[in-house]
Amino acid sequence: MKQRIFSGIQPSGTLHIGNFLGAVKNWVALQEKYESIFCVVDLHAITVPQDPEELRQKTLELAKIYLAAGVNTQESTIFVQSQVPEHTELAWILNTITKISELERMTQFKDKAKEQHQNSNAGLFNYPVLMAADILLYDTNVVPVGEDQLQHVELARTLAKRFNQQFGETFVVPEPFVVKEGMRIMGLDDPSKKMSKSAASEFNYIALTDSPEKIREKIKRAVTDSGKNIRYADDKPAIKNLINIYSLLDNVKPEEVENIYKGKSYSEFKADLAEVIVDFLTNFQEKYDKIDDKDVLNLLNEGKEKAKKLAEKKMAEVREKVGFLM
Ligand code: ATP
Ligand code: LTN
Repeated sequence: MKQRIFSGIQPSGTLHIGNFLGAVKNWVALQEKYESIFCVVDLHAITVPQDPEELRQKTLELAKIYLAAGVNTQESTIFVQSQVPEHTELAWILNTITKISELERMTQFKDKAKEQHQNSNAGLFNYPVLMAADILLYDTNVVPVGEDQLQHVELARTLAKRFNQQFGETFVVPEPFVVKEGMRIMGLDDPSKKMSKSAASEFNYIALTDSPEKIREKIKRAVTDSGKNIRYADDKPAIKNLINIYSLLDNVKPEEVENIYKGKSYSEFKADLAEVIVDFLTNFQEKYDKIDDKDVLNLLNEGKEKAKKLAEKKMAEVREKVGFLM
C-alpha cells in the first residue's frame, strides 16, 4: 500500500516561483511514490476578504496551475476544499480540542493579524485548525509544504494524537516534508524575508504569469550582496537565494552553479539566471494556456467525488466516536 500525501494552496493573490519551488514542484516529484491528494483551499482564502467573482476565477486558475506544473490526474486527485463539506465539520470538532494558547502562538496568525490592524477575524485565528482537518480527514501520512507551514503541520500532529487519546485510535499522525533549498525562497528586493504574494512591491517576486521582459527587469533589479563573487554562503543571503532559484529550476547543485560562475560578475550571473527563469516559465505558460477550462471543471468534479468518498467514511467514524446520534 502506498502512503498518502495531502497538500493545498490558497486561491488568492498571484502565484510566484516561491510557491512553485517550495510546494508544487515537490508534489510533482512525490506523486509517483505516494497516493496524492492536492486541494485548492478556498475556505482558507476567505480568511482575508475576497471578491466573489475573482475567488471563483482564481480557484479555477489554481487548479490549472497544478495541472500545468505536472500533477498527473491519472494517479493524483485534485479538488476544491469547499466542495467537500466534511472539512468544515471536522474543523469544528477539532476546534473543541484545540487550546486558544496553541493558536495564539502561531507565527502566521501573529503576522497576518498585525497586517489587519484592528480586530482581525476569527477565521484567521482558527485557520490552522481547518488545515489540520484537511490533513487528518484523509489519513494523510506526509504533508509536503514550505517551511512557513511547519508550525501548522505540528498542530495537526498534536490534534491527531489528542483526539486519538481522548476518543480512541482514529487519525494517522502526519509527518511534514520540506525540501532544504526550496523551503524558503526569499524576496528579490529583500532577502531577509520570504518571497510573498502579498508583498508591497511586485519587485519582491517573479509571478508564474510574468512575461520574459518583466522577468529580466525584475532579476536585473534584484538586490545583491556586497563583494563581487558568486558565492553560495550564509553571509551572502541575496546571492544565495538567486543561486537557489537557478539551481532548483535548472536541476543543478548550488555548488555547481558556484563553479560555473567562478570569476564571473554578478551581471553575467543575473543575465543567465533571467534566461533560466524565462525558459522555465515560457514552457510552463504554454502548457497552462493549452488547458481547457471545461476539462479542468470535469477533473475537479471527479476529484470531488473521490475526496468525498474518503471524507465521508472518516467523518462517519468521527461522529460515532464523539457521540453524535447515528
Ligand atoms: P503569502 O506570501 O501571501 O503569505 P503564500 O505565498 O505563503 O502567501 P500560500 O498559499 O500560503 O501562499 O502557500 C502555498 C505554498 O507555498 C505553501 O506550501 C508555502 O509553504 C509555500 N510557499 C509560499 N511562499 C514560499 C516561499 N517564499 N518559499 C518557499 N515556499 C513558499
Ligand atoms: N495553509 C497552507 C495551505 C493549506 C495546506 C492545507 C497545506 C491549507 N490546508 C493542508 C497542506 C495541507 C498554506 O500554504 N498557506
